[in-house]
Amino acid sequence: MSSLGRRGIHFFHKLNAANVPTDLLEKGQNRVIDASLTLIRERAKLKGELVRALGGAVATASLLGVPLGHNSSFLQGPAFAPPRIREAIWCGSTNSATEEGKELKDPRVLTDVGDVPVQEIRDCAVDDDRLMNVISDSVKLVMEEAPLRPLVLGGDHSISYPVVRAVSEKLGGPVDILHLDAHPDIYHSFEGNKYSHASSFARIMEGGYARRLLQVGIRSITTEGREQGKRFGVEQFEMRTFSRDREFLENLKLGEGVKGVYISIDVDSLDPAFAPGVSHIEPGGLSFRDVLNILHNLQGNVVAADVVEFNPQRDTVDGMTAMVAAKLVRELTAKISKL
Ligand SMILES: [Mn+2]
Repeated sequence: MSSLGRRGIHFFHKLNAANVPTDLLEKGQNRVIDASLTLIRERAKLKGELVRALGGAVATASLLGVPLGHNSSFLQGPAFAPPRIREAIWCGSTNSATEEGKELKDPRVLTDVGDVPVQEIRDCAVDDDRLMNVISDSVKLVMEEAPLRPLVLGGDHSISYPVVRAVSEKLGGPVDILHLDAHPDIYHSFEGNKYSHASSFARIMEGGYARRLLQVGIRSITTEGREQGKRFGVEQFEMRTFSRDREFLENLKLGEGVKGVYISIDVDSLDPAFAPGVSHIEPGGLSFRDVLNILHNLQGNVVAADVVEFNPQRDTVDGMTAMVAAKLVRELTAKISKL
């Protein structure tokens, strides 16, 4: 089961593709990737035109789903998260205003360009080097359409690498990253996979895409995780000292002198009492209000963000964690958008 897990949901399709002549396969892959990027490009263009025509928006959060789960070391359920998060964002059980009063139904506040068709691309036996490039290119297509800014729905945490890479390359320099997670995700590689969801921040730091990386909520960290943190100058805030660090973390000022702030929220940064629907249940985490206090009080120009690792296959029957992930997206929207 574990080796099948590493190969991904479409393992059997990939085996079939191995019997297809190489040139035929490559031409088909190129066409599918072109079509995927065309879909994102045209949707981003349309949404950008709409927001600009309405006028008055300086920054608009734009959802971009990346339903990718095969770089998880344990379960692949995060591949199914984006539609569940969207459903919960617009659930009739709550209104469409953020806590500080921004109206999500205003397309100048929040828009949506849909999902990168990850499973369809993988179904054509496209490898991860290329898939990661498609994800980066998709993020750049959103950023082409000012004032849209990417708010990415994962997916497992491996997606943060191609997303941050795209944001930094497009803006022309490093960002500061606020990373909420039970884990530092900074292994050089995990089980031989350099794109593992446990290695995304090693790739980000190697690439020079971040000046500062602040990791908050950490409570499952190995010796390698601490050594890699030191090697890359990461500021790791562990849960065991959260009561001491709270005041600092609730008064952050980031992004000055660089291209802005990127926020990456792994849903497992929250205590499983608040968010049981994750692959890696790790007791002793942040409360939902802890996270909101950190977000609401953060000073800085948030240029992009992601919410990752929500696993619908581990959620409660009433979709509690979907609502948690959706509220994180709603409050990140408030942080990103400026009218
Ligand atoms: Mn995690």
